[in-house]
Amino acid sequence: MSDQSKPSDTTFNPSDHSHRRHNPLSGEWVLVSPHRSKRPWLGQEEAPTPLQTTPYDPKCYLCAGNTRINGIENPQYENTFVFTNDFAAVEQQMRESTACEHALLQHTPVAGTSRVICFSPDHSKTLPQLPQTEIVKVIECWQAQLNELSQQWDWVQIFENKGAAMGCSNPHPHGQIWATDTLPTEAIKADANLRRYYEQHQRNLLLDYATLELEQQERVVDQNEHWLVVVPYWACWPFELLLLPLQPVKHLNQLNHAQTDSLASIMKSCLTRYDNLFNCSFPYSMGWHGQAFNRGNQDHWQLHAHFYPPLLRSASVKKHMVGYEMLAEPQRDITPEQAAQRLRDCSTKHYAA
Ligand code: H2U
Repeated sequence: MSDQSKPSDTTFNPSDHSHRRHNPLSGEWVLVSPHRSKRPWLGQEEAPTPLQTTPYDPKCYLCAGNTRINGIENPQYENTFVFTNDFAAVEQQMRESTACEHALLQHTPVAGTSRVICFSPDHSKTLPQLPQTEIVKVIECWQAQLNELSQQWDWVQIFENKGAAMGCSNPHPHGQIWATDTLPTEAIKADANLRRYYEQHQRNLLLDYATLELEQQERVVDQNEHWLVVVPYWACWPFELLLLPLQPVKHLNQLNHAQTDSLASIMKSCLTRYDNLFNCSFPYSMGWHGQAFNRGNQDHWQLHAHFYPPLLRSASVKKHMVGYEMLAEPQRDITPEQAAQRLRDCSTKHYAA
C-alpha cells in the first residue's frame, strides 16, 4: 500500500523541505533533506581520531631523524620537510602517446611528481594545534613548492588527508602535493565553470560569491581582512567548508605577507572549530584549487580551498556517500546554514589547549 497522504501546507521552506542546490563550481547538484536530520542512527560508528600525545615516535616514517621505508633517513628538520613520495602515484618521465584502438577504451599518458610535506617535526601537533607562526611556515612551503613545480607541471594539487577515517596512513601531521602535466577531472570542471561565468559576466564567479556570502552572513563561519570561510550553499559533506580570498588571487604563491599571515590565522581558527565541534581530532580531506600553469590567460580563476570532513553526528558517526549518492547525486540532511551556525558556535580556543 502506498502512502498517498498529502502535506496540508504546500509553502516551500528550504530549512524544512526537500530541495536541490546547484554547485556552480562543479556544475553538479546536491539533494538537501532537512527533515531527515531527526532520523535515529543504528549504523556504523567510527573510532574517533585520538589526539597524539607524544612529540616523537621512533616508529614513525615522517619524524625527524627516522628512516623511511626505503632506507633513506629524514633530516633533523625544524619546520617543514618535503620529500618525493617513495610510492609516487605518477612517474616523472613524459611518454609518447600511443593511439587508442577503440573509442570506448581511451587512455592518455600522464607524467608528474608526488611529494610528501611534513608540517612540523612535532608528531603530536596537527595544523590547528600549531602556533600561527608555524602555520605560516607551512603556507610558505606550499608557495615555494608552487614556484618550483609550476615551472614544469600544469596542475599542482596541494592536499591533506587527515585522520584514519580519511584513509590517512600516518598520524604525523603531513600533506601531499601531486603535480601533473594534465588537468585532473575536478580541475577541468572548476576551470570550465569559472571560465564560462567570466565570459558571460566579465566578472569572477568566486569574488561574486564571496560578496554574496558577506551580505547574507547565513553561511559564514569565519572572516578577516583578507579571507572568508563559509559552509558553501551547495555543500555535500555535513560540515564542508570553502575558504576564499576576498581579493583577486590566482594561486597561493601570489599572496603577500599580510595575506599569508591572515590565512594562517583563519586556518587556525576554523580548524580549531572543527576539533571543538565533537571534541576530537577532526578528520578531513582538504586541498587548494588555483590556476593552471603554462596555459595562457587565467583571469577567470580565483584561489580557493575545499575542506571535506566525513563526520556527521559525533566523533564516531560518519556520513556515508553511498546508495543514492553513488547512483543519483549527493544528499545531505543538516542544512549548510545549520552547519555554519554549529561551527560559528564552537570556540576558537582548542579544547585540548
Ligand atoms: P597519507 O596521507 O595517505 O597517509 O600518505 C602518506 C604518504 O607517505 C603515502 O603516500 C608516503 C606514502 O606513499 N610514504 C613514503 O613516501 N615513504 C615512507 O617511508 C612512508 C610513507
